[in-house]
Amino acid sequence: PPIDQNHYKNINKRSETNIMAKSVITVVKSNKHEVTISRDESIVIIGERINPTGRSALQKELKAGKFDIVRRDAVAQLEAGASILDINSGLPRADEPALMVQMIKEVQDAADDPVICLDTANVKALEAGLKYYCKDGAKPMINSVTAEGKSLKAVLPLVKEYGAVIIGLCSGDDGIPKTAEKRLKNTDTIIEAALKMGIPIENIVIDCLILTLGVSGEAALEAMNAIDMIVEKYGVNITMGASNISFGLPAREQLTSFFMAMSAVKGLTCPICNPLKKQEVIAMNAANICLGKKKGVMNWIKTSRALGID
Ligand code: THG
Repeated sequence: PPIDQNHYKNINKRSETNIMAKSVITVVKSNKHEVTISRDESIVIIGERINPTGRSALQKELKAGKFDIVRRDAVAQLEAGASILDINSGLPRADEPALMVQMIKEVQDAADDPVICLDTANVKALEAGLKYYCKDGAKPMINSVTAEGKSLKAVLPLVKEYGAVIIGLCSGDDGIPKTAEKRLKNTDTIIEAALKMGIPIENIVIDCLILTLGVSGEAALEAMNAIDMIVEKYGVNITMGASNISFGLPAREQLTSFFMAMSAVKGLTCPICNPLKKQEVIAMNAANICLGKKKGVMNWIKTSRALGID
């Protein structure tokens, strides 16, 4: 049967509104390194591993005041393709402000002062980390703020004071919304509040919050729809804790990788993931070359060789 006229209209509309054209440029930096996040540039990997949550060996070390794993993970993740390192200081019963500062110091010392993402729900730890890290123009990411009034009020003043980049989680008073529309609504709340405080749009990165496919068969679709809508409306950079998609399922690395590549088409620019999982890095390199990002072809050849794949 002939394809109806609307089919062609939709295809034309798609190419007219190519999301790759629309992008806010976000810059983060340490004193030694600068990272640009934009839909024109290679996807930026935020390494997730420096996080004691659910990692008993790391918890044990941190409790004993040791930082060997932190230092090793910092170096290994950068070598594997991360450009930013997430540092989560959420250790139960710890002096979190002091721990955050020490973790930052260890990472800076071990890995030549990388760009970091301060990941904590503890505002005192966040403030201590920012006070220590933000010298001489260093501009980190902060992970994170939500659309809840209490969160916005506690975190946005620090974002403004230190000129940092904030990750806005599109959750609100009722937790993580199931639908893309409600995620957009929470994004509206965060962006409006930040702009009102004088935080520029390029310093806001949105996390659409990935639910688990094993729980909801719509989890990936709703997240990708949310990315689509948020990018269409604001052009902001998009992050996500990618591995949530595959929680509890087999072949996690493969599933997470494919989902990340699909999300890249929608406008994902800076996933939080584990770069030691090679498939995830390969998927992002494939997205870079297929989406025509700067140096995509050159980097595909270079990184494939480095991985020993011919
Ligand atoms: N969004 C934002 N920030 C986030 C998340 C997010 N930060 C935390 C988390 N989610 C992303 N970070 C991790 C870190 C580790 C793991 C998953 C996500 C993880 N760890 C292994 C495990 O549980 O199997 C254990 C590590 C090991 O022993 O090797 O999976 O969604 N903005």
